[in-house]
Amino acid sequence: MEEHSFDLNNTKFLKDIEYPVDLKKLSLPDLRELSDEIRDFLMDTISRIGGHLGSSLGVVELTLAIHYVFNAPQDKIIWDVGHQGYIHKILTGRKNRLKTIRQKDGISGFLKRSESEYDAFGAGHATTSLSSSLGIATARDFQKKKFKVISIIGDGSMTGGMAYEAMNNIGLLKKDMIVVLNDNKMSIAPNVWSIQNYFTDLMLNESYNRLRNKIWNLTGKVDKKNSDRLRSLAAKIEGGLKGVLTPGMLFEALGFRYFGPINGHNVVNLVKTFEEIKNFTGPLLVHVFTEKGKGPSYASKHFQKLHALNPFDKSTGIELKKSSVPAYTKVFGEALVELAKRDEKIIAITAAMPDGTGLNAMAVSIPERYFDVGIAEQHAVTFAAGLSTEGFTPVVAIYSTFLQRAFDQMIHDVATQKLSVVFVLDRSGLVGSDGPTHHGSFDLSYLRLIPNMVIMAPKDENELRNMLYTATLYKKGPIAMRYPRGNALGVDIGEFTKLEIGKGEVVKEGSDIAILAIGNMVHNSSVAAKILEEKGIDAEIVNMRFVKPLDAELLRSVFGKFKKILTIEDNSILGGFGSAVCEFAEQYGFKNDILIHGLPDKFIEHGKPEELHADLKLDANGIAEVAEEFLKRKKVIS
Ligand SMILES: Cc1ncc(C[n+]2csc(CCOP(=O)(O)OP(=O)(O)O)c2C)c(N)n1
Repeated sequence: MEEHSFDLNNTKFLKDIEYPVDLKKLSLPDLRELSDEIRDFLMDTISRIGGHLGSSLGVVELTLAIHYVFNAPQDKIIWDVGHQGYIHKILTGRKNRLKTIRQKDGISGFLKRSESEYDAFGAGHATTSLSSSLGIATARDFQKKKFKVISIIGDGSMTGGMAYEAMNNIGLLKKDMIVVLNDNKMSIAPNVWSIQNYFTDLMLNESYNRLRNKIWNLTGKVDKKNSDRLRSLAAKIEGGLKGVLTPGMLFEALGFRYFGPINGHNVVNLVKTFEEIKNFTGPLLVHVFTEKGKGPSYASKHFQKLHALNPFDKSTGIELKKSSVPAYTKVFGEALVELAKRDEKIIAITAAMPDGTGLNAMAVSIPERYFDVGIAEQHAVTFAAGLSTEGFTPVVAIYSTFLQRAFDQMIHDVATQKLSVVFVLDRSGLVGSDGPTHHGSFDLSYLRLIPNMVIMAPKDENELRNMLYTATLYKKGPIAMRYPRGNALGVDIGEFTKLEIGKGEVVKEGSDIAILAIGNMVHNSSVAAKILEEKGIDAEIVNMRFVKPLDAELLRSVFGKFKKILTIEDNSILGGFGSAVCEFAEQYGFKNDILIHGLPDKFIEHGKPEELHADLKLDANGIAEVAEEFLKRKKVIS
């Protein structure tokens, strides 16, 4: 791809494309040129603002072909995850707002029903497209409507169990729907879909390829206008040879008609294929091979094929932002390797996020005790439960938002049996530009209600290391720790020190108000204490460390010393840390004035974490303001 500054007005086709109707005015060869223009535009915009890039670069032709052939928004196009939906956004009225993507008050980085009528189903988490598409197709048939349902799912998302639950149901219900399998062999990391090996083996087999082409030529000629003779011939071929010899066997067994594999970068062929099959009935699966990050020469060498990037240099792909302070993720990954070298019972498990969780460090250093199970959070947890029954110490590292998927597994498979699984939740609290589907807003609430669960949150990276160490030694049941996205504080790292379970610490003594904080909110509260000090307010700052069990002794002393207790957390105020403190007060008859401050009971939109914290008064200034107001508040006793 050539390096030049991009101007939409200088494009031949893209400047006039606002909606899919504009696309339909173009000839098939024009679509090729438009693909190049779109790639340039996407590269130019995302290099300046950052975002999910590789997946969208890989589906330029596919998205064009789908919008060229089908008629959205009447026809429903459902993208799995939605991170590859940037081209879809460009073609559906959001081209000029692409520069605002994932930024505060800008368009979302995922698809969102409230953003556009072209976004038939919102997502952010993987493997929901087939189930939702089946729901839409079923509703269509109830209402005797006529639209098409097209879902696009990546091979990575096919490692999620819901895909198979949906396919099983689709095969039974035999609804008219088109599933496009966008196969680029990548999840965020290289994919771990075992079925993929089978495709690859077959694709490389020459005699298979010759036969497949013949079959494809025959079946490809069949459309609803063609003669019964050809149809029955194709059906025979499909039922006989094709079922045995094509990679579609798995899908055919589940009740789909399989088409492909097709080169996903030949836009003309893609259009022809969709035209040919669009009126076929029953569930159809179109298998498309694409290249993640297609375009810039450096993409193929990039370890994640440009999956998601901060602003970067367009000519090299190198991200511009560098920090000297390590991210919590990195601190965790390295600490785990250190501990795993000492303790051979430690096993690391990720659900398709080796880099995002920091477990890539384990993958490199101790690969035999590292497992990437795919986008399969539920399986990851129960797999860990099984390991624990044999005396291993599984460390399951999953983002706060994705662990929501495995709620029952945590309760039923781990906690009821008091199995020693260590849960490490990265991206707790507000994650920023990924928005409401990705914020880790609920973990303290959903973990807290599970009996036998210990819950910790470190105030800095040194405490993170000590909590991890404590967790691997605990061995009395499930234990969880949660920490935010982004850079740690840059404090000194000491020797691993075992913490006493359920013990907090007073980090600053005070006399006017107690601020009980958890995790990264300890730092913000400590800075708030300095702001308050300038206003003559002497706040005591407590690092509670444990949300469960709470430090009862410390709480008793704080309740005895202060009338006003302010709790601070970057978790929903419903059922989280503050609620735990209130329940403690209620249980032991304390009548202190308590204010819970945290995330409000609503979905928080995207924006930089610091912007969102400021909006929600969870930054130091905000906490100081809340504390000051709280001190003025009179307790109402009715
Ligand atoms: C439940 C869940 N777990 C993890 C993720 C993080 N995630 C986002 S995209 C992605 C990879 C998806 O791979 P694939 O479907 O093949 O799409 P591609 O990026 O290759 O286009 C992962 C693991 C997620 N979105 N949802």
